[in-house]
Amino acid sequence: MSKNMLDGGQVIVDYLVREKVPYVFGLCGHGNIGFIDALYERSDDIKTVSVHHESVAGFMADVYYRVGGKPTATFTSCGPGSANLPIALANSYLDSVPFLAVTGNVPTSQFNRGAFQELYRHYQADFPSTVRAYCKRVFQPTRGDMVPLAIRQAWKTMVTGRPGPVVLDVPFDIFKEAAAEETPKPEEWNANISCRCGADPEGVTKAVDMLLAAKRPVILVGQGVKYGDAAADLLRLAERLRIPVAWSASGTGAIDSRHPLALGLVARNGPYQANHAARTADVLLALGVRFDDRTSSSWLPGYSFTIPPTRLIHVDIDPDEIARNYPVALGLMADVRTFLHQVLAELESRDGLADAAASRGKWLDTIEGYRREWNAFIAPGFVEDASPIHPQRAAHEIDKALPEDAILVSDIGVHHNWLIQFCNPRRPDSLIGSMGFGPMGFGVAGVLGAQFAAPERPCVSVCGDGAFFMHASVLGTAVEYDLPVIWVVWNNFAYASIRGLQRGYLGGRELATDFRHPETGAPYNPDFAAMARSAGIAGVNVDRAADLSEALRAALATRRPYLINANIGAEKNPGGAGVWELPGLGQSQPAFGGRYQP
Ligand SMILES: Cc1ncc(C[n+]2csc(CCOP(=O)(O)OP(=O)(O)O)c2C)c(N)n1
Ligand SMILES: [Mg+2]
Repeated sequence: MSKNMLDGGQVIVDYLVREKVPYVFGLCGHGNIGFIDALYERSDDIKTVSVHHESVAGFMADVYYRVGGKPTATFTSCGPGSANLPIALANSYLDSVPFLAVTGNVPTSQFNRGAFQELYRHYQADFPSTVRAYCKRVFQPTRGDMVPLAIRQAWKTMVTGRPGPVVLDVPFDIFKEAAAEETPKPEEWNANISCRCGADPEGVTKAVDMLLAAKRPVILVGQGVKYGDAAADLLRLAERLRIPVAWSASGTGAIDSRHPLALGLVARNGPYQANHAARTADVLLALGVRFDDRTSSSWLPGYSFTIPPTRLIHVDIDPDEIARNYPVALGLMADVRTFLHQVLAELESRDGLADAAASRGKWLDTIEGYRREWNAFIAPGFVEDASPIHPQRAAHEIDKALPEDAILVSDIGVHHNWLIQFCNPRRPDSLIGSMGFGPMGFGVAGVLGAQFAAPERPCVSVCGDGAFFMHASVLGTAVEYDLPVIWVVWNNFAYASIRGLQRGYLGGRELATDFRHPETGAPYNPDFAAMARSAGIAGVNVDRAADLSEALRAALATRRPYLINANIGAEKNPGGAGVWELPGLGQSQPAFGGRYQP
């Protein structure tokens, strides 16, 4: 190799540096030592973070983006090392979060020979097939000189249009093979691309006409508003026309939940005022939201939505999501922020805005009535004093203790359902969860990525006991990188969300969903607080509701990694005004109100 040539690994790392990627998260193996060597050379420019399970690296990259707004990269070895990654790829893919996964593969000279860790029985070096359904695209350069093209195209695919994770699968020898004298420059390629496309101007006019004529309008916001940086413009539009704003779980925090126009979560477990306003709306403006089953009460009409007769305006950057589940009165492919700019500009040229906003009084008063009814219904749960701790009280105590700039990363399970119902996020990144793929471990590990992205902000993971035990290796990573994250282990001695389904839908035929001691039959779990202490992290147990917020405040004050093992009851599920159907097994009943029939 001539001395001016960069090898494949060097080109990839140099490109990441040029894209100002601050961190790569990953785990070594023989398949990626060439890449790690390239990272070694540039350790002043890009930090390498080594973890103890590959999916942890993926979840960290994911949440880093959700907080920092900047894609990062992961590195994993060939074979099993990268086979531990798809769960994180799929999570990011379904939630439209970009990161670049650099996966190692066997040497090109050994393709199709069945070398150690080669997937070869269907096709040579076949990791791309493994992740085909799990990411936006796979690139597999098989010569050094293919790397520059692959890296710049991979980056472009990742960040343009609807973002998502991309895999750059690199055979062992390519990391060290001559690739180029110079790395592609982002400013000549990707930095100059904008995907902030606006909507068809006629569609904008029509949308404004519909909003101005509406008697009972609701705006529904999702992930596209949060991560599309559209929260400020959303607020402008909502206030300008006095339209209440509801959110899907992924849109939580797009508007301050204490804002008078904030309705709450539309979902099977969403509050009455949110579901009832959304299902009785005459016009629903849906922004960057994809109407999954949990948002829409399994698409059963009259619980979360009644479309039609509600007239739906659906705006999304990905036309695939428009009219997937509901008919549209107006479907517009657009970047949500640009669309909001267009609408606000169009409103400037319209008369009678003050009248439209003033005429909203009756609708907003009606909604306030729904809100009062719901608040009276849930009031007792906030003062429940039982031990194990009542889950509504637990969510409330956690929420109470968090300062305004805190980042709460939830895991998957019944605790997540309680948190999205009873926390009051102020900012788009106040409460982060996974709503597409829903892998256990997302919150346990993701909180580490949040802390890297926001070193000064308090970062707290609330996670199930099941998921924490699955991913307890994170304790070591927090110590090794001095990350003052806090885990609140929502310990209900069970895979409680699933046990709840056995109780609700299967007549209580419980199997394989709780943890018990073989001799006593008593609920069993390892002592998580002691486990934390064994890793060099403070760990405490909390059994009483009244102690939970105090314990969390004390943990936050240390600015050190910390684990709170909270003993929380699992007898109750978070009920709402919506429902959920498990086809073949039946559907749940709303905890409040009934089905709306227009
Ligand atoms: C990796 C993975 N395995 C299995 C599931 C299915 N699942 C969803 S929630 C859940 C229970 C989680 O238990 P825990 O972490 O204790 O949370 P809890 O529901 O008790 O709050 C399971 C097994 C999943 N989502 N992800
Ligand atoms: Mg549990």
